[in-house]
Amino acid sequence: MNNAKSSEAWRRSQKFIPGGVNSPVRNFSKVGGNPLFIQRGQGAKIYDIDGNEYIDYVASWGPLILGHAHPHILQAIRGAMENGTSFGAPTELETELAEMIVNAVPSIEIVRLVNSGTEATMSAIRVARGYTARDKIIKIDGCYHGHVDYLLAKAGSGIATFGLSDSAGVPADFARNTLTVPFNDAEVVRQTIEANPDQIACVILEPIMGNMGIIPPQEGYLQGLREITAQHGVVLIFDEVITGFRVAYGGAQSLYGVTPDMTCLGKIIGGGMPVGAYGGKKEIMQQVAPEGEVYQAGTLSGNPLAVSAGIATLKTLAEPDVYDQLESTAQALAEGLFDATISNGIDAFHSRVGSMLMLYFTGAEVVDADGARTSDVDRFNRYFWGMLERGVYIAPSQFEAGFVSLVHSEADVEGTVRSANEALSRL
Ligand code: HOZ
Repeated sequence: MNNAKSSEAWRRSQKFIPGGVNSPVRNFSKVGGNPLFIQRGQGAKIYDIDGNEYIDYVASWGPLILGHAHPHILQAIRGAMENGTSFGAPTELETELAEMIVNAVPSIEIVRLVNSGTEATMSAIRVARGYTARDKIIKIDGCYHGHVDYLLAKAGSGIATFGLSDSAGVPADFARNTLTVPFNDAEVVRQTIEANPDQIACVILEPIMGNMGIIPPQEGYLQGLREITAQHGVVLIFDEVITGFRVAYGGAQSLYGVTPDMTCLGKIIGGGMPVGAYGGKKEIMQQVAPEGEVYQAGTLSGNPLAVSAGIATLKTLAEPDVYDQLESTAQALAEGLFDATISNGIDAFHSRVGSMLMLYFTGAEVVDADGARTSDVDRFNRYFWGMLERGVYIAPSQFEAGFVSLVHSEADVEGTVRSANEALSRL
C-alpha cells in the first residue's frame, strides 16, 4: 500500500493541528501508523490522496447512511447554497426538518436544532436540570455523549481508544454531579436514584451503546429504566446521535418500543453536514429560551445547507424497503465475518443491530463496557492493518462501530469477507 502522500500530509498537518487531526480517533496512533488523507468519496468507496481505493465502513462515523456524494444530498446542498449560506434568522427549511423529526421519533414533540451531538446532549441535560431543579445526573460507563466536561467520565469513543479514564482540564467540581453506573443493569440505576432522593435530574444513555463497539440493551433493560425514572420524576434521555434514523426510521426507541422523555440526535439528520438536535415532551421543551428560562443558542443553528442535506437524507430513508435493504446487507456481512473468525480459529464476539456492527477480539460475551475492555486490542490493530492493506477501511479503534450504508453492494460484502479471511488467517 503506497501512502507516501498521506504520510507527507500528516507530517505537515501535525505542525498546525494537534496530532494532525481535528478529532482524536481519526489519528491512527493507537493502531500504529499515520492516518490516510482522503481526497474524495463516491458511493461505498473512499479514495485517499495516494489514489488508493477503500470500501468504507466508517461512513464519516455514522452520518453517511446513503453513502458518499449521494446525488439527492448534493442536489439539496447546491440548491440551498444558491440562496446563501447562513442568515441567522428562521427559514422554512428548519420547520420542515423539525416536522420530519417530530413525525418520526416517538418521544419528540418539540425539537431544537443545534450544530453537533455534543451540543445536543449538553443542552438536553441543561433542560432536564432546569425542568427538575436538580443537579445530579446518571451516565452509563462506556457511553459517549460528546466532549461535554462532565460527560467525559468513563466515556467511550476516543476516551476508551486512548485508554483514558476521563479528560484533563475538567475541574473535579464539574464532574461531582455525574454518577456513573454500568450498562444493562437497571437495578443499580434504581439503587443510585434511591440513594440520592430528589437529587437526580436525568439518566442519559445511548440505548444501543455505539462508542464502545456495539452493545445492545438486554431484554427489559430500557423498559426497566423507563419505569424507574418515571417513578422518581427523573428525566430519561436517549442519546440517539448514532442510532437515530440508523437502526430504524424512528431510532432505537421505536425498535425497542420504549419512549424516553428527551432524545438527542445528530449525524444522519445532517446528511454529512454539521448538525445536532434535542427534543422531547412539550412540557419539558417549553423550558427552553425564549419560551422558558433555560438558555441555549447558536449562530449557525439550523444552517440552511445542513438542514437541506438532512431533509434530503430523511426523505430518502422514508422510501419503501430502505431498512430491509440495510438489514440484509449488514446481515450478510456479519455472517461472513462470523464464518471467517470461526474458520480461522479466532476468539471473537460479534455484535450487530441493523446496519451497525462490531467484531470484538475477545472470547467473553460483551454486555457492558467492562466486557468490551476484555478485547485484545493488539490483535484488533493487526486486523485493522490487514483490512486496510486489502482495501477495506474500518475505524482505527476496537471501540468504534462499523456502519453499512445503502450503497454497499453484494460485491462489496464479498470482497470485505474475502479480505477478512485473509487478514484473520495472518493474525
Ligand atoms: N465521536 C466520533 C466517534 N464516535 C468521532 C468523530 C470524528 O472523529 O470525526
